[in-house]
Amino acid sequence: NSTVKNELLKRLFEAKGEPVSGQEIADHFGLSRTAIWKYVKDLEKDGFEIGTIRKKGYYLIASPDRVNEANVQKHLTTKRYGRRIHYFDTCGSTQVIGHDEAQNGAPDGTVILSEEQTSGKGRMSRPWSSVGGKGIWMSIVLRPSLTPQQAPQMTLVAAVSVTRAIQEVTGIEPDIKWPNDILVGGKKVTGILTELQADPDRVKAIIIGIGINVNQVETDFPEELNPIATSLRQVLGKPVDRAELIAKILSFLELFTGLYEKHGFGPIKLLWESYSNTTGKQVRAVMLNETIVGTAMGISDEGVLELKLADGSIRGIYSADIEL
Ligand code: BT5
Repeated sequence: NSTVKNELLKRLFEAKGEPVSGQEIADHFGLSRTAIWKYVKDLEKDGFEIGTIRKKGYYLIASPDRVNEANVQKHLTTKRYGRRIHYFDTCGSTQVIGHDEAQNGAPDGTVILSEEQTSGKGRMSRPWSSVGGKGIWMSIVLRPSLTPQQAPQMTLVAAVSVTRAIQEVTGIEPDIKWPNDILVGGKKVTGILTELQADPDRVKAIIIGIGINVNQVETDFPEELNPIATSLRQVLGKPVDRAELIAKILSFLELFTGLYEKHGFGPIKLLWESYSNTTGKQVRAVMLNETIVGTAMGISDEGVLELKLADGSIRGIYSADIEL
């Protein structure tokens, strides 16, 4: 019963190392003290260190650095997002699980988190490096009231949410590179993958995959990624609480998705442009069949990147890899 376990954990946290009475929790739930003791053992299995003082109760010595439900929810301030979390030690890809969950009716804001992914993926099935215990590998099932045409902009909504959350939790000021990269000092710390389940006229679910390099050190990355990838820890010089960052992302995502549903893309566009490192720069847009060079003018109200070409014409880019 996860309610009892969560309540126990909440009280242990709130007591900040002072003892919490097992008897009181037992009374509260109408359980025996032995039952409570079993939940304590369960928490220890999850990696919590818990001490016992005779006649006084249990106290928290240390909590594990895991992105499980209890750790995330103790920071959570949202209404819907993250209220349901599926947590894995390891999996192939949280994105694949997210699709299954969505198909099976998972409610708006369902989150899938894994310590490790063995086949994490980027766009066009490119591999995404997802070592265990160091990053945020998360997929979120959303059911916003948007048309399928409005769905791609959710990548930009997510990018703004993650950027704001990184700022608040770490003080780092990242840049957004259209459409789905978040960079610090020119290196990628976050990639976003937005996928859709839709009828022609209706979004059934949007599955947003967010991969964030949080606590990796250089040797945690495959060698070929070191020139292009970095982690928040590498930038900051100290580890970051992943669970706290996840909760903050979910809170901004709930806020900004709501803004987008109510007021359209305008407010998000303003935020997005304030973080963009692309606007005004000469870029190469590499697409499947062609590569074009131009000056990035900004994004349109549809989230499309607008490039000014050498002949002065404007070209809208819907999907590409951008090289600065
Ligand atoms: C992305 O693709 O940037 C989207 C990544 C989304 C990952 C999340 S994790 C949770 C969820 N579950 C999944 O299976 N996926 C999502 P794209 O723009 O195509 O960039 C992919 C490229 O980034 C690769 O080809 C590598 O060059 C590079 N890359 C791979 N792993 C990286 C990492 N950990 N950090 C930075 N760059 C990486």
